[in-house]
Amino acid sequence: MSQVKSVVTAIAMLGVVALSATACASSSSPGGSGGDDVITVGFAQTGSESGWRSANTESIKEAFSAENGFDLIFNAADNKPEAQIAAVRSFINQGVDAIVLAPIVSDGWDDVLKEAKDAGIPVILEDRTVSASEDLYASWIGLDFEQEGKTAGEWVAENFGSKPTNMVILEGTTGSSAATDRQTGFDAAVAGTDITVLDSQTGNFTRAEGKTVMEGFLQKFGSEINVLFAHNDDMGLGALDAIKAAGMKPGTDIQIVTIDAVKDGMTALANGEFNFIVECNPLLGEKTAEVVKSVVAGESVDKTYIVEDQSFTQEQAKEVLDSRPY
Ligand code: GZL
Repeated sequence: MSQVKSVVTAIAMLGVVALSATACASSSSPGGSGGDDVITVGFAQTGSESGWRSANTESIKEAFSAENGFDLIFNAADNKPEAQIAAVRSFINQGVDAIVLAPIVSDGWDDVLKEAKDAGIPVILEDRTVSASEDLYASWIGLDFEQEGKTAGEWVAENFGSKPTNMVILEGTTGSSAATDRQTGFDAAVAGTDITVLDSQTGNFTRAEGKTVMEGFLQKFGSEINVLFAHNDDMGLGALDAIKAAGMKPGTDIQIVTIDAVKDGMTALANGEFNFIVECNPLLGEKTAEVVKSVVAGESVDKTYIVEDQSFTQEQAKEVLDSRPY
């Protein structure tokens, strides 16, 4: 049901990124480990923190296959920003033709991205983005995180905004553009309502930490909590265990809104334990590979490609669950 359509939202001031083809693609280039036309790509993934991340990794590996003309060097940084920077530096030293980066956090990228630029190696961002200057990366294939948070907030405002409501928030990784922008959108949507945020802490997008933080919320506030907003399904799924262990019924005693719409989240929604999910489409591989090929060939690309999302109620989840691609 969720077609990946690259809605070209050209935010670029400079829509054109022209790179000299000889710098990257020719077999004589230091990193072109394959033949003349094989594109060697270093992919710096965040890690394997969630179901979304697994689907995203699979999508990238599928698109950057040998059959599609790529030699992919994969690194997962275990959600450690310093390890991810080291991986990018290693790709530069290997002289790859291009680097694809899913940045764990937004800050701290200026130096290594400048090193890549000085080495003539284009960097293409996928998923989250960075705070570094736009001239340090060729393009960003991502999602509108602020809209995702706004859609989640609108659902809460619509269903609870007119009565005194207490809620808690499980935030994503601190400093990640996904967490920052989702919260910005959510806050804007619930502003002026009778909703009180009792507490808001990071669960780092993982089930384990989502459960631990929710246990703390329940010890502090117990049945005062009416709503949980989790920045991703996995933290919401971890919270389910804590809510049930506290003798409360998720989806009823505490209504839950999350973001991602991965299979386990949609299953919880279909069976009434979640109440609303905003999709964040992880299938970015095809578009990212298309952009990498264009950049390496010296063709013009836009600075930003935003992949469309949608949202699901419990009824809609029941209808689409069996046909979901991830
Ligand atoms: C969003 C992505 C987030 C997901 C989480 O594009 O960066 O990271 O929402 C994942 O599930 O861990």
